[in-house]
Amino acid sequence: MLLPNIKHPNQLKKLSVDELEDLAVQIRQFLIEKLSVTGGHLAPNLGVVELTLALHYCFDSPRDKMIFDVGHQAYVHKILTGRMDKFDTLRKYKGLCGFVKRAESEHDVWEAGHSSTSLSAAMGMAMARDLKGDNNRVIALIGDGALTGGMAFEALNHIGHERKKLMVILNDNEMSIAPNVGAMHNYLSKIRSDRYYLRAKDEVEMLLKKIPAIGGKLAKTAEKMKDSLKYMMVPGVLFEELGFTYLGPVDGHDLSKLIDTLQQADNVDGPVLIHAVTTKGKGYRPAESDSHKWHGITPYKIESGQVLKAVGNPMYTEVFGQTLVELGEQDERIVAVTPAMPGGSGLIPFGKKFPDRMIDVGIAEQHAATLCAALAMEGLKPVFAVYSTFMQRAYDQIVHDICRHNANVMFAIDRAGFVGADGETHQGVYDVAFMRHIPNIVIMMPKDENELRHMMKTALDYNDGPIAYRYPRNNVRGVPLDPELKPIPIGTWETVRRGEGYAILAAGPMVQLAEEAADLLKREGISVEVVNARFLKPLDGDMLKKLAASGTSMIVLEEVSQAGSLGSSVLEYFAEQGIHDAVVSLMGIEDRFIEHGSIQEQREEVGLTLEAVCNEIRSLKTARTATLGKRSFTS
Ligand SMILES: Cc1ncc(C[n+]2csc(CCOP(=O)(O)OP(=O)(O)O)c2C)c(N)n1
Repeated sequence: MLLPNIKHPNQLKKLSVDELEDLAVQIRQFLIEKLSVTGGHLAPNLGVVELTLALHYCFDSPRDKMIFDVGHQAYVHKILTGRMDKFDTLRKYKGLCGFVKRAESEHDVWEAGHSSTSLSAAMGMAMARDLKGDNNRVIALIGDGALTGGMAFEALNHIGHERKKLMVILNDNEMSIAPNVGAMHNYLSKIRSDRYYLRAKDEVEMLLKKIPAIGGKLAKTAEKMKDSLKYMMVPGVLFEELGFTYLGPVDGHDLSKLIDTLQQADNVDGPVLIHAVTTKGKGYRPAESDSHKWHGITPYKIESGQVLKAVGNPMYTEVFGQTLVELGEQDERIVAVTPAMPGGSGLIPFGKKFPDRMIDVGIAEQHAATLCAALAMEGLKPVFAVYSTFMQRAYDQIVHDICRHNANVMFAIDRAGFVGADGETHQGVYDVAFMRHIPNIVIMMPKDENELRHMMKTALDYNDGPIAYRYPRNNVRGVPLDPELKPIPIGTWETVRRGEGYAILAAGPMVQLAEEAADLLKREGISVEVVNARFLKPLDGDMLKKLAASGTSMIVLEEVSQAGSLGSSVLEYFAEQGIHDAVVSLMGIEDRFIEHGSIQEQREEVGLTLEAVCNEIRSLKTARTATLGKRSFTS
């Protein structure tokens, strides 16, 4: 066995191609076994085994900078750079990160989680190298899915213009998470399949050179003809025109061809793009035959490929997806827009039922947002189904195109709150802060799945501008579903538990936690009111005023970054109203990034637990007693 002895990538350089091929088999075996227990991004990593081996064989990490787009396909890189023994802890609390992580290794030079950043990063590193007078290589590995992201196009444009020496390896497996979409995807497919395109580039150029040079008047026409011939016959001419040397398409599982191509690329003085064709899930039949499902997978049985799912209630995502179908049947103006996440966002049933009203734009959150604004302005009812974390990409479009136009866009913000194993790049904890200050928007969060359904109806019936409902990456509570969906009056909160003296204003799944805390504290003789603060914007001013007037001490409890949160807006509200004696305590997420682990572990890390909530109420009680005691003493 070669694999257990690999501690540093420079050991690969001594191996023959046959040995590298053996190593590829062992790496696949290792990944299939380890991930069957931990889960993780299996199919993307099985697809890049040879590519990663060839990179480390040909180049010298960490001196040469290897940048992995998204970073979900860097497991093989982690194995080859001394982290093999940590795979039992993959994506677990304090364990190996599922993405590239600089703190883990000097070989991890660029962190990601969100897609399409690698080319900009590579360009930055290449420019820094040249300014510093260094001569290291810079290599970006980007998938055909990630190439659909606007940032990637922006970077291609810049790189092709500056012509810095750097290498882009395009890992083309025809898949994003779902099958890839878009004109670039069609172009790549054409290169892969057209027999003319498959002709080696050298061969074509030789052929063109054989056309005799013609002098005089005819020369220009002949040159033009040569150019057109080149267009017809040279693969990747689009990239060539953008200033790259295009090499490929090359079989991304053929180690000797890959090594040759990388060495050839290394001799190019300027940007070079290697088009590697790979199979996502390569070497494990279930993953090869359904790489969509196996993109990110929970634990499974190796022999059968049966996925071991925890039994439990459905996810919020599923309730959203089913309800959208119901609403879609009633209102044909509804159009669903997804930036490359039809499965993750629960839109497959909607897409099956209404294929014409389902739009997958690729990894293009900015475009999706502006597109939604325009659809709305033409009288349709677009639902922008997006994960909280990826919506970050579309901030300007939300301000400039959706909210400023006051367009009737419905936001279905999934994965709001902690997300667990994907960790800090994916936490859905910033959207409240970056949305609630934008004029015109309404933001809701349901306490359970039944309320989510009513919120979806609320959003549909609302015609006064953008409206969002955000829901967590959790299983639903399992409450009964009302057969009839009714809109909720905008800006109204709901008292779910009566109490006196103390109140917890909670959002989303924190309502349940607040109820549990109220139950527990009741036994200690502390009476706590629980308010479902289901509108994060606008606030329920009447309720806030009443609570303040009755001298109720309040906690605002929420699973979002505290800076800019609902809690902040409650404080702002009291300040605006001139209410200066309200006692408000904030429980949200402190000002730092929270790493991977389970959602429960992440909550524990920031003190969003039953114990912490009870302690906060107890300390409010101590402070209150002390203040009251002092008052009665001085009066
Ligand atoms: C901005 C952003 N939007 C969406 C995602 C979710 N996502 C993660 S990987 C992926 C597909 C990437 O496809 P590709 O680059 O071809 O890599 P592959 O997994 O196919 O190797 C998507 C959509 C993301 N990481 N970042």
